[in-house]
Amino acid sequence: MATTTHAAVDLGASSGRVVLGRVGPDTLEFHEAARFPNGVVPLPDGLHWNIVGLYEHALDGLATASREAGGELASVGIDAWAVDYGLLAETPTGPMRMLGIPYHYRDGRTAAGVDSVHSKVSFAELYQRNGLQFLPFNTLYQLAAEELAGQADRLLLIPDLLGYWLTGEQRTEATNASTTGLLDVHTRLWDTGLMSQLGIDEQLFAPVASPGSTLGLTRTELSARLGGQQLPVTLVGSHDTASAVVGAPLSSPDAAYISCGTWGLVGLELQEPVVTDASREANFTNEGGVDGRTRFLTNVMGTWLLSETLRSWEAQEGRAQDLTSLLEAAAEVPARDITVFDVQDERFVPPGDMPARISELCGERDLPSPEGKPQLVRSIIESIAVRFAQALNTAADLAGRPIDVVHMVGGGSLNALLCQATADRSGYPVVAGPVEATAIGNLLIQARTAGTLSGSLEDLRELITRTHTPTTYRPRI
Ligand code: LRH
Repeated sequence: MATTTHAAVDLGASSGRVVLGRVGPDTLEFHEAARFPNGVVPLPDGLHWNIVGLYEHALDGLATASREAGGELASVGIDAWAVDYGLLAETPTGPMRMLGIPYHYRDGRTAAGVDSVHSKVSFAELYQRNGLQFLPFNTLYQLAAEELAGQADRLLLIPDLLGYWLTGEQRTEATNASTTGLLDVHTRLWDTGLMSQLGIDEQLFAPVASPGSTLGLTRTELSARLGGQQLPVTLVGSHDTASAVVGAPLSSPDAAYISCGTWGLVGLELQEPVVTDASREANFTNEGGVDGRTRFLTNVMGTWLLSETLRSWEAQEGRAQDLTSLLEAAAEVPARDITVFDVQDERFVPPGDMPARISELCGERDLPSPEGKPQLVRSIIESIAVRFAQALNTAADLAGRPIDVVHMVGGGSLNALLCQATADRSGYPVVAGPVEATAIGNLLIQARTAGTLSGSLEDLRELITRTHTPTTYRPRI
């Protein structure tokens, strides 16, 4: 049976990778051709991303992938975290030039933007129009706090910016566009009326394009680096969570998912958005999925709390922490030493000293502050699991659909303690894996666009089920 080879550029908040995959009707094989670090870059004016460094790493990774594929790379797809963007200005010679350095969504400057947007359009009205949960860093709030906005001719979301630098073509891929707050939740087209209410020039945005369409060929100037080839760049679910949901092998119509990395995205795949007062009050979002589906979910603080905690200990002690042995010790912590606290507290959003912030929160709430590293690690994991369980039940209530199984994908699926705690606290079986769901979702949409695969998302997921073995965690209580 014919197979094709594709490269997925998958940029997460703490690392990026280029995954080389061979895909066919009975084949789904992949490996990492390159992996590189990513993270918050604190500069004097705020928190940023090293976007040019990421582009360079992605290009190097594509060069490796192209070499490994022996010049047979059929296409490239790019996904990354949502909401953030680069601003561009016209130049006399043609190609647009980036203005400033893209901000990290954890930068605190957006608070002023939230007030400014809500003074023009209430959150209740926004929700009716864009269907998005309130996150202070949604693109529309960032834009309202953006000093360079007046000088910009174009705003490109992170994967679209990389796509532009690779191909010279500008589009806004639809799943990620849905996280800006400026897309109509029903038509999935730019809401130009909302833009004018907010004083945003609609020309700032490139046309919306669906996953599965072609962006263009890599620029000829890049061919020497890419094995002499101009590679086709295919638009995939460029919001990483959209690709992760494609790559979640949902095994029943009543399945829920948790895409767990830095964030835990907890929810359901629906055919239509749910834009009710109750869903707004529960802060559930209706992000755009591949094939016009709706990702009805809510953001839960994910492994960020754990990774920032490890980073604090590393900084204090001047040495690396061993996560594996910490998790082993955490597994032995007795129930009486576990403190369940509210992981959604806003003070946990910016980078910083999480152990101190957790103690502060526990002090304010009259909760025992976890003493010792294993106790703190276990308390973080159990607290995340409690929130996951609440979010699952709320999703089921709001969508009027029962849940019979939860698929945990992404890095969190390797955390056995978290998977088991989620099963125990929710009462649902948790089917963990694949860890690389995002890259898989990216590869599958490329292969379908190339004609190697066909059918619905269910057909694509069936290939994952046939080729990968998950680990099941059954509720123990
Ligand atoms: C996960 C993610 C999530 C967004 C956040 C900004 O990487 O894309 O879906 O809410 O980052």
